[in-house]
Amino acid sequence: MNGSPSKSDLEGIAAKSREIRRHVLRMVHCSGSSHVGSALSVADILSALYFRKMKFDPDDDSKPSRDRFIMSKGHAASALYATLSLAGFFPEKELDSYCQNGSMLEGHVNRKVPGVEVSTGSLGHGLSIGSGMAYAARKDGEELQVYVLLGDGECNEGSVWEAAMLSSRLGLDNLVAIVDSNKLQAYESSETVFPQKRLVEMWRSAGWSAREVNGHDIGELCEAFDSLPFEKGKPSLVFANTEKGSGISYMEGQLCWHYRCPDKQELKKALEELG
Ligand SMILES: Cc1ncc(C[n+]2csc(CCOP(=O)(O)OP(=O)(O)O)c2C)c(N)n1
Repeated sequence: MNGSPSKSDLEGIAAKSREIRRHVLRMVHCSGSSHVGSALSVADILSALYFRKMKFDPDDDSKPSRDRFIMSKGHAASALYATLSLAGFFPEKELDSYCQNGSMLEGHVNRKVPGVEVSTGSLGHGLSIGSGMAYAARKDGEELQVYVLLGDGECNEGSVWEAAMLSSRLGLDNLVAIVDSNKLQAYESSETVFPQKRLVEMWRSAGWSAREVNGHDIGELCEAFDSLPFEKGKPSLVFANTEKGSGISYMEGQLCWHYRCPDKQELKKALEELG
């Protein structure tokens, strides 16, 4: 997209984020499943990508020129499915089947869903796959971007750093990693495991060009995505400061919402907060 987003563009994208959050809450509640906090923290990142930045055709999800998106933190599947349905890949009604027997919408991201590039869920693999896609696109002369969304806890996986080093060595400036830095993992804070300030430095040491943004500020996200690649010849890192459970007051920053599922009253309160 050309030019800075207008005020009404930004409002439109923010409205999509709210729709994603509403869907996520209902899907997780109705299926009695988990990872609601992990899905809510990426809603704004997904809407800035899908409703502003990425080029794709929901009627043909294998067009060679499409941008690629990989949800490497595959347990945030509900947010990706909600986004894909809002982007027109399949009817929103289908979201009602999330995590039900026989549904294509499984609890971890599944390739059989229209618009999904790669099945994920075992953390630490998305960036390697994305590097391969970016390398192949360059060889094929395709002008496309590959976006990989990772969790901050996921960055504890050694395989992430192997892929980070290789892609900088290959000068893959069509590759973008986005770290959803929501400060919490499954059982503890990310800071307890590794000092988070050093994470951005590590990406830079590995040869990436990095920027920090507020991952819930649509304007900042769009500005960063519109400036890609940050440096010619280097892969780009968007380090998005987010909050787990973002958008719902009683979930924000609360570790329990990694696994807990909102009951009927909690769902009602959450939907009221979203308006
Ligand atoms: C290889 C692997 N190990 C462990 C898990 C179990 N697991 C699922 S989510 C999660 C925490 C991930 O934390 P983070 O990347 O910070 O994502 P968040 O849920 O905070 O968004 C873990 C350990 C997994 N899915 N894959």
